Amino acid sequence: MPIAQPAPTVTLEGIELRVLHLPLVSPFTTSFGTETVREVIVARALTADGDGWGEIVTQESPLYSSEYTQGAWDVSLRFLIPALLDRHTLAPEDVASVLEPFVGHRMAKAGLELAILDAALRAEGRPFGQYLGAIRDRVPSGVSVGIQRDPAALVDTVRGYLDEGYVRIKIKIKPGRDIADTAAVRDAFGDIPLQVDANSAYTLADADTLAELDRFDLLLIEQPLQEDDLVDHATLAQRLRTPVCLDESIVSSKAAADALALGSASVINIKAGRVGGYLEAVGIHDLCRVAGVPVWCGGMLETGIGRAANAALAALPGFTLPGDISASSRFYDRDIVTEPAVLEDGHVRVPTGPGLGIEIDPVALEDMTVAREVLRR
Ligand code: OSB
Ligand code: MG
Repeated sequence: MPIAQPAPTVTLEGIELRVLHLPLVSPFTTSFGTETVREVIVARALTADGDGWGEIVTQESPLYSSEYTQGAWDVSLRFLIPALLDRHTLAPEDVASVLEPFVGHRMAKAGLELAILDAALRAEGRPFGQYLGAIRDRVPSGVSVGIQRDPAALVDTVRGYLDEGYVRIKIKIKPGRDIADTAAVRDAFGDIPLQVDANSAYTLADADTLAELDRFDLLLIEQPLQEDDLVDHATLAQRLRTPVCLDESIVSSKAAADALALGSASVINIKAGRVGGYLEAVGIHDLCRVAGVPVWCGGMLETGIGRAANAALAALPGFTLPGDISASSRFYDRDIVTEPAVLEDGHVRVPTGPGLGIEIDPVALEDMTVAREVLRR
């Protein structure tokens, strides 16, 4: 058990789910597609001692992972929430074991666990960061930059983020939009902390192309190959000087341990949704820390709920690289929390209020809700 001081038990009376549509400030393009609206699920745990909020970070289509909005919605209402309500009184640390019989659906499980954790910690008056073991009060902020029209447009976009103060740039790449794009950013801005994310768009047959990236002194290349290609990633890592970082492949502590044992990665991106929750995420942090492997906190275009939770997670000691924890304004003109995350000197503050330390803006929440369902005992 990675958590020093467990959260109090909650008496769970119900869970509300909402599908939200948040318009993005600009389209976000990766190797797997373009989004203009962030579709996301928000979960609200209704307990005898008050509410708690969580976020299920699935996207509309199963392109990044096998999970997607309607799948998460269905499995949550049909199986996961009923199993939790059946327990009635439970410790937040027991949520994962209650949901364990249901295979997969880690993002759905993570969002429900977060809502229950938030309710328990709010009732206790303890901040989420303190609960997880945070040692920092703010975290360095990196930004994930989508594929642009051409390399010149990419340079313009990156310049804007550097001017805002982001301390690390990550650019999305795909076959045909890799070497020239990376070269353009390197040439324009010199020695900035720079990394690339392929979102599984390559195969081992592309190793020679990927090796051309070695000359740009990147911090890392993120997920060049498929989710289940652990052995191929190990082979590729041998051929590259650029450190290989895994995102999609790391779905659990077990997957992280396997990847390290195989030499598939020398850096790990931790996303709580992808691994089934913030407690599993802490477990991965802990094992990487023991192994001396740097980790950083990934993002899924979170609302103010998940963004607050990510800032708390990234404040743990093993998070030695800047995460994809940008200001809310990087994605949204309007967030669903009253005080969206802002960039201050290239950093985002770790909230200090009880639980996630955020307050929901009820009008914004209502305005962006496109579906709502409540299950009660
Ligand atoms: O691969 O890290 C990724 C967004 C959606 C799905 C996958 C990824 C991303 C990002 C955005 O890169 C990170 C962020 O939220 O800032
Ligand atoms: Mg990624």
